[in-house]
Amino acid sequence: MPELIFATNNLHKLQEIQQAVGNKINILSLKDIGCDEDIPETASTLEGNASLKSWYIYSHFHKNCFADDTGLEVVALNGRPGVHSARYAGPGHDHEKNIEKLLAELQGVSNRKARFRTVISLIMNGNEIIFEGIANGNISNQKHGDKGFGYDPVFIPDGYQKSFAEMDLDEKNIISHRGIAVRKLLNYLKSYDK
Ligand code: ITT
Repeated sequence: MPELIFATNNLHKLQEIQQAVGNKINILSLKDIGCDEDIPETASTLEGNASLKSWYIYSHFHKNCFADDTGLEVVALNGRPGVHSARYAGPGHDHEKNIEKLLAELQGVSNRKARFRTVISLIMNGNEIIFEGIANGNISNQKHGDKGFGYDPVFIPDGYQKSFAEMDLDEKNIISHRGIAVRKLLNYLKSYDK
């Protein structure tokens, strides 16, 4: 079973990805490798930040690894908060405040279309490969559900009448940005093995 470090400090992401890969890859967390760095995310794109995080780990630990950067891109806000999704309402990664700010900005706005976009940067033996996953949907007028994390309570994926926060991990992974990007990564690893 291949072993990969997942460069994240977000335990929800770690849980989602562990669930998605099952026993196909042995995922090591930053904690598992004794890294408690808050890796800087100073790039202006999701691709750039995913890349910064994975190269940081590869250059310090010399082990195959990947990182995910995710943004919520809202059509009526011209793609914001996008790469700034974590600090949308100010420093501190405060989910509640981020959601409050989003709902306030969209008050009275009828176009609620949005998408989550995940970019994964995988580094295998010093080579980088990028994978992308997109989930399209709409921003609801209020929060629904208490599962998931981040913006999940206000994101209703296309084709559903419920938010990501009303879904179990398995159900979210089938249609989510991260689930889609991880399946691309798994497919790549399958062909890499041959
Ligand atoms: P890292 O350590 O992996 O960087 P992070 O929490 O900083 O973790 P991101 O920068 O990728 O992660 O996330 C940007 C924001 O988008 C942040 O507020 C997350 O809570 C939110 N987010 C990411 N994935 C999400 C998902 O699947 N559902 C809802 N919100 C999500």
